[in-house]
Amino acid sequence: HYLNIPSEKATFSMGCFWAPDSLFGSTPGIITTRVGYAGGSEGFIPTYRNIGDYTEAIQLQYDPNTVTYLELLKIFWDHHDPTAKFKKQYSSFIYYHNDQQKVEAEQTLNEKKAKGLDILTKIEPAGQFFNAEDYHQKYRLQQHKNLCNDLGLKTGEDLINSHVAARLNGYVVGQGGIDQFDSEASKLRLDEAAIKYIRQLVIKYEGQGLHC
Ligand code: MHO
Repeated sequence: HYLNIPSEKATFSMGCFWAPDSLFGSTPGIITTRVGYAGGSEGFIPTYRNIGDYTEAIQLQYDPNTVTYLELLKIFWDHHDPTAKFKKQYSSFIYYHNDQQKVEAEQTLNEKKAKGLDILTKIEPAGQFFNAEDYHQKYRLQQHKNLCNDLGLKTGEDLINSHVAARLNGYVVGQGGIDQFDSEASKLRLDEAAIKYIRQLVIKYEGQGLHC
């Protein structure tokens, strides 16, 4: 049912990609997520063990009528430290997909700098995005093997393309919270057993934040 609603892409790097996969996965308006490698040299094929000059990145498909790019940027800035110096793999990047994204990204970056913050975030055009290995896709959800099997999420492609997988990858670590989960569970067409299982996880981890 989500296939015929409008969708736009957004790509961010903000440290280890498992965390933003869960953070954005349960954000209203997010349709699907994928983790991968972005921003490196052309002609090089990055992998987790041989990442070269690529960054760990999250790529989102979102419904711009439900969540705006500016709202996604706010989540981006609020959930990592853009002043901290890391190796390239974990560095802060906004990879824009069109001129409007570029303008809005620069605007928010300039607002941060105007506050005197030494922001290291770089803004670059989105180039080729290489999917990360299957075991990195919806990493938190994949720790619940029986749930994935019950939902028919077997391959990396299943995990990348499934809206339900994106949502649950957030909920299983408490992202989104119990009220939002309860209001959304029926739309996700989960059966009673799955709802019960996920509910106890949301309640357990809500408010605990994300870690890698
Ligand atoms: N410290 C984490 C980082 C994973 S991440 C996808 C680990 O290696 O387990 O970079």
